[in-house]
Amino acid sequence: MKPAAVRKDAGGGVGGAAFSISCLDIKSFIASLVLLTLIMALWQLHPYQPILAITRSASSSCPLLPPTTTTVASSLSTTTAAAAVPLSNSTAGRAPSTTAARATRPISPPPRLLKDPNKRELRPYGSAAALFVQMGAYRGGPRTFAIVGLASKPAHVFGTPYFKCEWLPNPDPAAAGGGGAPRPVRTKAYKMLPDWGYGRVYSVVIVNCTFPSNPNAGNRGGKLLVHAYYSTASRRYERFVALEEAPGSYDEARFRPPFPYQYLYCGSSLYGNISAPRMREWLAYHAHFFGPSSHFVLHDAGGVSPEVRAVLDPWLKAGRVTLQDIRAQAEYDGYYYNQFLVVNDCLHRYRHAANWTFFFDVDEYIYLPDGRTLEEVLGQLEQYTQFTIEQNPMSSKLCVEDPTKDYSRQWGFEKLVFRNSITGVRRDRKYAIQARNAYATGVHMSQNVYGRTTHNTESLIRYYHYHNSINVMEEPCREFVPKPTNGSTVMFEGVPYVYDDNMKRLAGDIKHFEEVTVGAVYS
Ligand SMILES: *[C@@H]1O[C@H](CO)[C@@H](O)[C@H](O)[C@H]1NC(C)=O
Ligand SMILES: *[C@@H]1O[C@H](CO)[C@@H](O)[C@H](O)[C@H]1NC(C)=O
Ligand SMILES: *[C@@H]1O[C@H](CO)[C@@H](O)[C@H](O)[C@H]1NC(C)=O
Ligand SMILES: *[C@@H]1O[C@H](CO)[C@@H](O)[C@H](O)[C@H]1NC(C)=O
Ligand SMILES: CC(=O)N[C@H]1CO[C@H](CO)[C@@H](O)[C@@H]1O
Repeated sequence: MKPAAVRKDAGGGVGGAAFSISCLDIKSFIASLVLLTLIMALWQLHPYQPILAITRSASSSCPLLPPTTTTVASSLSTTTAAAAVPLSNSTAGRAPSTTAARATRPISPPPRLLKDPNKRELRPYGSAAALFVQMGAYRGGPRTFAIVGLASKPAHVFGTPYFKCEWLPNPDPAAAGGGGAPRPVRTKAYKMLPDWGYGRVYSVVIVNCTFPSNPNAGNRGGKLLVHAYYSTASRRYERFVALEEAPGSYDEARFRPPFPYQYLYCGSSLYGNISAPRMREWLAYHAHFFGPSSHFVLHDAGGVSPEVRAVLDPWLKAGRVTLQDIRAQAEYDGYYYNQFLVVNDCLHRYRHAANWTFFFDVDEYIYLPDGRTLEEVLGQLEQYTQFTIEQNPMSSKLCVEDPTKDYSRQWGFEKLVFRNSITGVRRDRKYAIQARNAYATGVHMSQNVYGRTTHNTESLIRYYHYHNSINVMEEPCREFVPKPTNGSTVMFEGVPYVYDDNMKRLAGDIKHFEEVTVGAVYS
């Protein structure tokens, strides 16, 4: 399902698969036939092709334009599939007009295919990693856009791929018969590689296109085209439509507060075996913690089984949760189910959806010490674009020995009450961000923000981490020790643990909240 669906989307709707096969045949045919002339022609071509070429190839049997509207932003499409084919074909088709325009230059004779036995030929078949794989493209403000995707990591480690952007306005109906097609606006783009060092075959690339002014100020609509260059050493590039704005759809008010939500949660890829009870508890806890003006964006990379789905359903129906199907990511080998890609897509997709966007995992629980409220805490942190959150590492299997207790009926954070008491070591942090000031993001923090970052938050906000408990399908209580008295420690697997029931004491309230919010659906 996955590969076929991806290719089909890229090929452009009905009959896409059939077209892409015949296009590829033509491509390899032409490529091997006129390889040398093609290279010469490419060398001479100006990076920006006449805009006519786009409309022309759009009407050909290999459409350049992928299906429009929101599907453009939400599907993973490979530029080599969507754009490379028409480009190589139309390059051959356009070559005569380019040479005609330069009639004064002597045209070199077509290179003969010499039968030199020592002249070796290198023949490529297929491609190992795409130049760019688009996941989403979003408007980030009146004159700025972000395109979120993957790119061949070696291409960026050993080469210098770069990007340019172009806004192609829709034709002005009032000017019909008048001055011809509206002029495109072009701008340089810059790229960010937020998972530098973590990528695998693919690395995450965020392309930032910022125009001198709003390219769609008249709200006539148009298209954002990206030119993706292979390297600074050649002029080879792929061109694709990253985003389309329908006439009248631009709304500047979207970029100013108040935003739809106070708090947004961007989850990373859910994969493998996910425990439905733990998912249920996590969601109830955080829906309560963040309050009614919050929203949760979850990403299903194969982890949302029917049982997990049943747990999410009431929250999906209540409009508190959005579930994105990102199973198509499996085609592209990136770091850990492409979690860097997913968090960046979420950042830009919801850049102006909330005042604060939180990034942490579903085995982690945000906690405010000393009975503080979230509003109070964030009021103190408002001057920062970003703050990181310190972890309270918890045992995911140690429980209190108590023969009178039936642990199977307790919630995970109700019975996992042992906190690793080693302090002063560096542990992973999680973070929250005022997303409108961020350009790209990571898993533990963002390094591409405008404004200040603080790590000095231990006394304000922390998170309880029940490492990997989300992937444990059986009963989490697997080891038992007597309840320690008076703050003494328990040694377990060489680690000293203290009894910490801060979370346990919230369980009653959370269960009550769940019942009144989504009904007693789970009992
Ligand atoms: C977010 O912050 C702005 C500015 O500080 C404030 O006016 C607004 O009420 C806050 N909440 C939302 C939901 O936008
Ligand atoms: C999920 O759990 C089943 C049974 O416990 C196991 O056979 C399977 O390998 C697990 N799958 C993953 C992806 O961990
Ligand atoms: C792109 O970068 C500029 C600063 O270089 C920034 O102002 C703008 O917000 C960024 N756009 C997006 C969508 O991240
Ligand atoms: C715990 O401490 C209290 C007072 O600090 C003391 O009365 C009690 O005996 C201690 N309990 C144990 C088991 O040490
Ligand atoms: C599939 C496709 O668009 N093929 C075209 C490639 O260019 C040649 C020469 O201009 C056309 O004849 C083909 O129709």
